[in-house]
Amino acid sequence: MKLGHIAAACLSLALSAGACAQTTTLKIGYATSKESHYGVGSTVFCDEVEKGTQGRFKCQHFANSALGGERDQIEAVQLGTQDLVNTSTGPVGNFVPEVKIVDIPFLFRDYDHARKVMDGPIGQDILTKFPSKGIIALAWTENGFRHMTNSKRDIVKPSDAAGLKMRTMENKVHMDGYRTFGILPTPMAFPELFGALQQGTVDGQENPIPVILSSKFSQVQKHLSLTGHVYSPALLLLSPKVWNKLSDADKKVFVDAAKKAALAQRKKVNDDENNGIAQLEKDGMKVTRTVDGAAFREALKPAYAGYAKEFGADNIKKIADVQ
Ligand code: EAX
Repeated sequence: MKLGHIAAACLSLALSAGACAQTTTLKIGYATSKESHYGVGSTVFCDEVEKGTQGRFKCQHFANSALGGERDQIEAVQLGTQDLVNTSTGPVGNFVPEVKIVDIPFLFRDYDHARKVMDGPIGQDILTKFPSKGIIALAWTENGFRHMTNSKRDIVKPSDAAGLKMRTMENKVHMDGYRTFGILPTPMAFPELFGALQQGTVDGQENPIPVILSSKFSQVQKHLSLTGHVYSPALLLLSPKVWNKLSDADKKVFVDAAKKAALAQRKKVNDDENNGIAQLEKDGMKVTRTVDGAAFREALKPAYAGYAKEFGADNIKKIADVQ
């Protein structure tokens, strides 16, 4: 074969090889804005994956619940019609029951405790329960400690919350706990929440500061009480349809990217916790900073009997005792 023919053959091979490394676009969805904690974590994940795969994978963001509520998006990831969702654990217990234990109210002392549990053996073991349910859990990200807002009154102790119709996530562990506060829990997908608050279909809701901020709940809620009654973990979930086609090297890129995303998301949560309350006050919310946490914990006791029965008192204690 003449030299010229060899060169031509190599060129066409090189071109075809280049064409083989086409870009795959990953659809990633989350409940709040691209500037929110979910958007920040998702952006770091996507940037790291694009870098680590030399551009073979890029993301298309669907912020602000554009692909539906978290439950819908988790189902879509399971079906493979959506590639990724960065979601609170709210509805996840309906798919992977082992997650439910981390939704117990007043289980975590503070962010340091929660992050140690999620990144330690207990949290990492829970991630291993996802593949058998058709979901790949890349990492624990973070939603934050949840606080109560409502349109009626300040909440200092459970009797102040009693009788309020509060939207909750579709999460039985939360609903069982909130009933002991005298709240009337109304489960509802997140995309419906702002409208329900605006129309007064519900009196209030509970969410972390980052969500209250990015969702502009100050426009439809007057009272914010820093109850911190539940730590709301979050997860970066991937469709097995994507995962099963990845090389081992790319799998490592995805997992490492998810870990970096979690750190960025947690930093954004910290920032929002530090600056967001003053902002919400500026936006017109009346903030109750001192809440009778002991009274809420006392009220919760009957629900704890049910949690101990469902999850095992020893398993709950193992989490509570992590230092
Ligand atoms: O994950 O549904 C909720 O209240 C969640 O906290 C929100 O969708 C962010």
